[in-house]
Amino acid sequence: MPKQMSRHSSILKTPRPGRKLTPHPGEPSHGPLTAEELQLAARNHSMPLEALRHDTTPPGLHYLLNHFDIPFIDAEQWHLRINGAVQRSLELNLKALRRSPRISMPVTLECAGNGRSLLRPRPLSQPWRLEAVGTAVWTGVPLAYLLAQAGVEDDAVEVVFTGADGGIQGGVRQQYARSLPIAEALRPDIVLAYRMNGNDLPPQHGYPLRLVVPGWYGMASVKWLSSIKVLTTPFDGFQQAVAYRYQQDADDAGIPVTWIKVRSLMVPPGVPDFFTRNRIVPAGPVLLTGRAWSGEGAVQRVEVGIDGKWATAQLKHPPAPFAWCAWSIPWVADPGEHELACRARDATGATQPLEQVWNYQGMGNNAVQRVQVTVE
Ligand SMILES: Nc1nc2c(c(=O)[nH]1)N[C@H]1C(S)=C(S)[C@@H](COP(=O)(O)O)O[C@H]1N2
Ligand SMILES: [Mo]
Repeated sequence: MPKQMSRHSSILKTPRPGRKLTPHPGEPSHGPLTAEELQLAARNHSMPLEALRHDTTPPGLHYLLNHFDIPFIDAEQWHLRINGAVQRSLELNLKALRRSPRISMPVTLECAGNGRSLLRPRPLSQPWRLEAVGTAVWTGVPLAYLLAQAGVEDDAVEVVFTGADGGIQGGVRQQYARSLPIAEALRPDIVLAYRMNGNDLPPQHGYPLRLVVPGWYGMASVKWLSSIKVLTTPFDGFQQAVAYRYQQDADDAGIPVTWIKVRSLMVPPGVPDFFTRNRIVPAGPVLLTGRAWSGEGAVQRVEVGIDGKWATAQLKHPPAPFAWCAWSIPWVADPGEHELACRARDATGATQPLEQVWNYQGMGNNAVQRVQVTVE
């Protein structure tokens, strides 16, 4: 790893009085939200929880996470390069991609940092609460088809995907780039998508072409794709070797973030208080609804907790292996204060934890959601 990438040990752990805090992504803080976090939160929005009602999230409601600026791309000039350890390098424009075989499927994407701001201490980065998720129908060319056209060499180990966006992170000048192990890249369901919910990709979601890796946290699904390179040694770019790792502390090399962990979310019932977002629900029968998903194995059960007592919700089959499924459970709300919660279990036996599991970058926090409700 290049020297400037080990950003860790010299970094200030807690701000000293009178000293301006320079924000370092991943640095834990017990303090109030910083101006830098607010700035990121205003650029990268989450999906309002009431949008869990849609099977397919309308693009403006789908969560958004951009590390750098949204590139301004002239689709007429744009083309995709495929090269590296292949028999034939390819260069394809949008027309050629649209003429290629296509697949279409609903996929639930979730940011690996979802839930970060609920951790104590709070890693300084995009301060997600619970809603960095969305489900879109992605249409495009199977990656495996184009890799077969190019002819992957026998000694290939990874494929790296580079976006047209760039900037500086952790002191490192970079283009946004992420890799997949070759076996993963050859999966039949990985899409080079030029359509989201039946239309051209919106600029913020990767126009004109993005990768969609079903089941993996969102960082793998590289937007504004400009090149695909087959490698014979593992990729060690910043977003692979430094960011997106489960680390115990700054000096821990950590383990890479990959598959989405099991999670469920509830549509908050009733109406919100404008400022606190606490819920006000009229007494009587209420149908509690929500969604559950997991990249590691199919969702098998969702339980809803009312004041700490758990009951099993009804589950609907998802439309595709990596799309969320709907759940519901009736509740008869009696007047007073209540705490609602939901938790899912998947086919691997994994269940959402009741308590947050802390890690240095605030990755993969899939602790149960709790909703405070006043019944009138
Ligand atoms: N080129 C590029 N691709 C990217 C990113 C980025 O900043 N640049 N962000 C990644 C992250 S961290 C996530 S969670 C998803 C978000 O996809 P969305 O904004 O379409 O929801 O895109 C991924 N692909
Ligand atoms: Mo993300």
